[in-house]
Amino acid sequence: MSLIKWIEFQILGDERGSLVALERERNVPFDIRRVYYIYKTEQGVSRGYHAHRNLRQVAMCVAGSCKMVLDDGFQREEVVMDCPTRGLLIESMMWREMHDFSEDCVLLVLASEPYLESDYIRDYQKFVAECRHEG
Ligand code: T46
Repeated sequence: MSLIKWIEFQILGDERGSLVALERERNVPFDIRRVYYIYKTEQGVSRGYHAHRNLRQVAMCVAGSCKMVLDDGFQREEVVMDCPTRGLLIESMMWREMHDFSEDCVLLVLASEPYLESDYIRDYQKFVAECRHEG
């Protein structure tokens, strides 16, 4: 089963341009408790390299592009994020890495929980062990 779960957003466009609305129940499968965005990432820099024990997120590139790697401890998949009208659902216990940010990339993320450092797993071997219930 693929790790890549896209949520397609309806475009509420008219002659003035496009608009996307993100709303609990309608197109976001959790209560949104936090929103953050990543922008002006230096060229050649990669981010992420962690998983979350509890957090669920929907991520979308509202400008530019980047690559997202997802890994559930058993398989690894990579996708290009370059479309403001679809979000990537990132479930808990999913290792993520972000690479190849374009200069103009703005990665917007909706999160199900407030920021909590203790929810992060930053060691890949520890993450794999927890996935396989060895930790
Ligand atoms: C994720 C990917 C897609 C906060 O204080 N509050 C926040 O809500 C966040 C997200 C970060 N921070 C602080 C913690 C660090 O000192 O901002 C700094 C950079 O965060 P981090 O190194 O975790 O950033 P990324 O780009 O590696 O990862 C972030 C999210 O943390 C993570 O949940 O899934 O983006």
